[in-house]
Amino acid sequence: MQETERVRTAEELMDYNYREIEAKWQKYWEENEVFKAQFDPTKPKYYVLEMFPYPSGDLHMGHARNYTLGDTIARYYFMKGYNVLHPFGWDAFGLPAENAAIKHGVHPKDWTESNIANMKRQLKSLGLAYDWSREVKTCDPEYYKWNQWIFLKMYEKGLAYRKASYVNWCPQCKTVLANEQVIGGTCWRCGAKVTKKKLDQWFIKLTAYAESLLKGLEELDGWPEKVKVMQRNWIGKSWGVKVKFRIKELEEDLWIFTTRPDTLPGVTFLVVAPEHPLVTKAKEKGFAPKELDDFLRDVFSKTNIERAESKEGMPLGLTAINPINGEEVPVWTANYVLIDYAEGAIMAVPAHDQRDYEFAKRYNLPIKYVIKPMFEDLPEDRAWEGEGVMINCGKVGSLVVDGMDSSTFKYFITKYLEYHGLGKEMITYRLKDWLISRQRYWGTPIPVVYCDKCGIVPVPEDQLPVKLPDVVSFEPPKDPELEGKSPLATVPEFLNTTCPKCGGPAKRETDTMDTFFDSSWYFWRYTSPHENKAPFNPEELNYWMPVDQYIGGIEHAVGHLLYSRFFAHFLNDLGYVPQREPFKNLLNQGMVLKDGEAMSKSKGNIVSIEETLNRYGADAARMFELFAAPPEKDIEWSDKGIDGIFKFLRRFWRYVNYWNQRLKEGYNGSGDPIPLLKALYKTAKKITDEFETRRFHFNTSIASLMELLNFLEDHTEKVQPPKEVMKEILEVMVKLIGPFAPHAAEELWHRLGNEKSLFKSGWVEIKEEYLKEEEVTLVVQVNGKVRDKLRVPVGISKEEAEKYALQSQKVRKYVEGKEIVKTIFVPDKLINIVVK
Ligand code: ANZ
Ligand code: ZN
Repeated sequence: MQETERVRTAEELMDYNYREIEAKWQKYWEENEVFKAQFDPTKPKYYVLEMFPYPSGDLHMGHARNYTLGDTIARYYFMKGYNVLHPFGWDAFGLPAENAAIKHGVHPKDWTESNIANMKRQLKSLGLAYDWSREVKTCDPEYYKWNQWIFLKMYEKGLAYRKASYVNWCPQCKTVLANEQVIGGTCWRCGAKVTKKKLDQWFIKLTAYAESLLKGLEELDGWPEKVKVMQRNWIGKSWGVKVKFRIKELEEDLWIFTTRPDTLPGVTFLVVAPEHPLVTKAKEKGFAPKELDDFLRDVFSKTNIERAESKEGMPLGLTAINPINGEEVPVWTANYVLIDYAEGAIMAVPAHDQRDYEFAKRYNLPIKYVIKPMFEDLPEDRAWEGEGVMINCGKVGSLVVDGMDSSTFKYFITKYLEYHGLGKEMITYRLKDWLISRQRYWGTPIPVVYCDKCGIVPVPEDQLPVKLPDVVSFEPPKDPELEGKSPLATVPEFLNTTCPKCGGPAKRETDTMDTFFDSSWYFWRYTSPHENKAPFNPEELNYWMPVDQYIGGIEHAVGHLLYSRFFAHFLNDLGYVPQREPFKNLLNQGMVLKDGEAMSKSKGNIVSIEETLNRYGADAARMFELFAAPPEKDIEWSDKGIDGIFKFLRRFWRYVNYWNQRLKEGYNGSGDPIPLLKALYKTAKKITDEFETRRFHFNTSIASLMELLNFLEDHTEKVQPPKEVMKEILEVMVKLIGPFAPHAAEELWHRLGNEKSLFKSGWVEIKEEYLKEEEVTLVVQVNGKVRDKLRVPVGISKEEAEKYALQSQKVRKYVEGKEIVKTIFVPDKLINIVVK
């Protein structure tokens, strides 16, 4: 049945009825697939992506900012006629779903799906221009199948491996806890103190790509400097030397890593991490004091953060020999030395390393200064960490060290150690391999099986996906045999399988993957989300990639953004993806605050989407978030602020409707339209520049639209421009506001008599002739005599005119060395500088 639109009165047309308009155009955009991405290699493309969310259940206006920014950019490129890829999806595996299952007995899948449905409805009510036909959910077997596929590729290349590692363990619930489930060192459910448990787990060898990831940062011109610095520090490359010390009692060598070999003569003890094999040896061979066991128990019960805070240690009863001077020093273990960095052992130089200094003070260990600052005295109560002149060293080999510059000695001692086989120059990275095992149900099963005969056997590609079985209980296994395993271990149909190699009985891996694995490649999947023979279709991937603009929070600077880059470097090496760097440009939006704090459910300071849309509409809500500050800055939610935006939108609406109505009623004028057109195209240029320079300071764009409206409201009636110009003004105005207030703009666009969607109608064509600043000839006199004639912009002030005048060589020579008494200025004509 056809619906006939009621004829509206002029009065009604002036009414900014946002509820009706927004619903109408959301329906139109969806039905007409206006924002569907078209694979068409003959057209330029633009891929804009906002980091996909975890479906926690409910969106608020704080979340909306990220999506609004992306949508504004997407709509600009739609208008420019680009093929735009602007997809949406869900990072749908993860802990909250499983916690909800344990607490409320809902299946994680049902919980997740119902959250997705709710959030999708909210996103649609904001009128975001997504291509929903490309929606991706990481919990779909069609998606996680390719997680498993990528994992197997990494396994093949030796980049996925198993190693024993510590997990958080609740001794009461007898279960592994994720970091998020440990609250102040206790279990989230029962409150028991959390301890550590050693389990075999899966790791991804990120460190194999440390150098590549570091290099890649250099080409990321479109990334904020801050994020690149954070990644660089996270990768943490240092030059140093591995040095060999002899352990006297055991007659074996201990390797340590130092970045300061020049301090070797100042070593007064060695320290190894509590997990270092030397600790066990010292115990077994009976050298260690008996208190060592208590000490170790205490250390291992601490979280890493607690450990880093305290400086406690214990001697091992062993002696090390300094390789360059034969000095004997004691060997200690202490919790400030980390097992998984470099050698897990250090030479302590308390005189030149502040951490060692504090430790030495605490345990009364000797402190020996071997470097003196060049121009000051040695500090009295702390380490000297800088360079300087060598002292107290005597000779090394035949070289007299004292008096030598420490950087020269550093070079010398490095060569010396290498020559004598006592040391080795090396590069170390802080970056660690990535632990991806989770002892959880709601995640991607790791696709390997364990066979008694064949050991670890990867699941063959044609048997993927290894699907998550439906289980009834999400409680961790109670059976002591299955202690520390995921609920999957209690499902015999899943657990028991046959070995793909020998056909004998085998057991499946029951760990699932960290969800950061899922989110490390979803941006490729969007380019061909329904491809079922591969993770992505190469042709479509090549067309759409890289992501031209990626938008998300700074909290992902060293997690998600580093993992994704790693996937890209790896898959690029295998030839599956075209670029090593998947995100060409990155924008980190600031937060939305309410009463000075980030909006969050737990703080009870959220502003709901439903309420805001009901009171002001989506256009006003979106515009407010863009107007409140530049995108990188935090914004404070303000009812007054959105009120102001709403009033502006309503005035804009009335202005366009009013003049459109006049045009329909046969309006014509003959006034000089140039001032109006100048104002119009200057605004157009400003707004276009914000997009084209990728500065995206839409707050200034909206401010200039406000200025334009003020100007037009004041001048249109007075000027009475010809009717073609009036039409041009209205159309350009509507286009300019299109990316910011898309619903109102689309409605106005159609009321102006256009058939096609505004977002398929081209961006504003800027008429350069209205941008030119006009010039006039300014006569410059000094003491009444004409000294120069200058071309200057029209309408400049007296101060500006004086500046122009003094730039002239001809003028300056009459002014220099004299005092300017006064200047006489006739605007646009003459300036007379009076000097004494
Ligand atoms: C002796 C020394 C003297 C050091 C001195 C520093 C200053 P970056 O720059 O971060 O790489 N170190 C080595 N391995 C460690 C571990 N597993 N846990 C804790 N600390 C460790 O730091 C390298 C320096 O950190 C090394 O250089 C070592 O202390 C310490 F005046 O050796 B240094
Ligand atoms: Zn087998």
